[in-house]
Amino acid sequence: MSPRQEKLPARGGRRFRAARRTAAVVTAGAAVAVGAGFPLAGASPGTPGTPQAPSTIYLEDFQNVASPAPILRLNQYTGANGQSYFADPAWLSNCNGLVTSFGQDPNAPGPTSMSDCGPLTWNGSQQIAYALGGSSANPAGNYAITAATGHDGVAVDPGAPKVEFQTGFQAGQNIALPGKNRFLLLSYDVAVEGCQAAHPFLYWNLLDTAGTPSPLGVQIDPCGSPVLHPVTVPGIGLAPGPGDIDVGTFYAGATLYAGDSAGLQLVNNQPSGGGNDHAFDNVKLMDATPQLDKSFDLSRAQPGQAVPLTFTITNTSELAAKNGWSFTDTLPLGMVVAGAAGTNCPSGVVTAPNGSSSISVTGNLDLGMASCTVTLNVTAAHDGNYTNGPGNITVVGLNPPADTTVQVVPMMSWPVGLAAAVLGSGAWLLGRRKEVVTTS
Ligand SMILES: [Ca+2]
Ligand SMILES: [Ca+2]
Repeated sequence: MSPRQEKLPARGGRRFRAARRTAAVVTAGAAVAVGAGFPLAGASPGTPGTPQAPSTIYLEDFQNVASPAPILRLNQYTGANGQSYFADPAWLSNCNGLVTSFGQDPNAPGPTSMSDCGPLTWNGSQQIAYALGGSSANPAGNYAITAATGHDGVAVDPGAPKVEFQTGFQAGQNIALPGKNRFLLLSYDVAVEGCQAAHPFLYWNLLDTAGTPSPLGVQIDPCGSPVLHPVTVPGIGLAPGPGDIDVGTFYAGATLYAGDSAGLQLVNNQPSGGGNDHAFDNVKLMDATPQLDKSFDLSRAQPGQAVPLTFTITNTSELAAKNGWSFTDTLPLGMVVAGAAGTNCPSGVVTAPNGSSSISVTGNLDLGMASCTVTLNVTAAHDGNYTNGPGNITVVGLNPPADTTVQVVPMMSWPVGLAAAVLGSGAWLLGRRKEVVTTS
């Protein structure tokens, strides 16, 4: 389509707001409100029911810029970890795909690549990069990828769907993951303008080593999202100020991903350049794999006695939905299932036939759900220490549990005090009565 006049707010007409809105939880798989930044901690066993923070796998803040000049395009920028980037040509031309900061030259004397971006739109791009740095100590020094879909106030349609950002799988630079079958979650900061015209429609893909995309979360429209809040930006060059620009942190995922490396691809599904003005920063890929814990609920039991075994699946602290995890527990030799299993996990299916040594479970965690459990009884006919640990379990989309041990021994061998306490509790009406009597 031919260029046409941008439907941008009139110059000097940036919106001002009396109050900031606070972030709130939104719908499953779409935008989710963000809290404080996630610490770099991975989930580990030992806190069943208490979510741990997801761990950061990859972060790009676009700050690895040696000098304010020349002004770079995304495909000319290299991340601090050596990562290179790609995009469709439509998102690397006009005032798109620029690594922009407020602190750069407002007159944009820059390289030849800037000849298709004029000072008016360039200065507006500098303001939106400032807004994305609004929570930092030096917003003017914040670099972000800006996309104004036009130049000098004239809209240019990018077409859709087109790739706005992609990590360098072409250069063998897929991001190494902690392992296969992890739940991946992405967060990114977005600033939007011109929401009275066309809205950006953004979605993420994961790329395997062949570059084949698979969805990471669902498409979002950042315009009007409750996670947005206004950041006041100063005027610069031809762009007036102060005024407010809306920014927010959005999530994509969590998605269960089979591979042990992944590329990231951001697609814009809005073909229009009339509006569709936005920028993004702080692309963060996280491992948000839930933790599996398991526990024998007795430390000591008699041969043949039913021993409750509890599996707890604990979400990570952002509490995104985690759909499709599974595990199989092969009980220690001599231990078998003794009775029916129960679970409160959404869509939970437990396959654990009575007398079998195998327990297979599939299920989900819903959005906002901290944990769920699977419970059943097991038993062992013979004496011994029965340890059920990570070596007994295969997991998909879960972190493996630590060891749990039950000692199976006739009560005649128990410490006198413990046996007396158990007898006094009346808990042993069933089971090996002969041995109970022996110890009395
Ligand atoms: Ca930045
Ligand atoms: Ca535009």
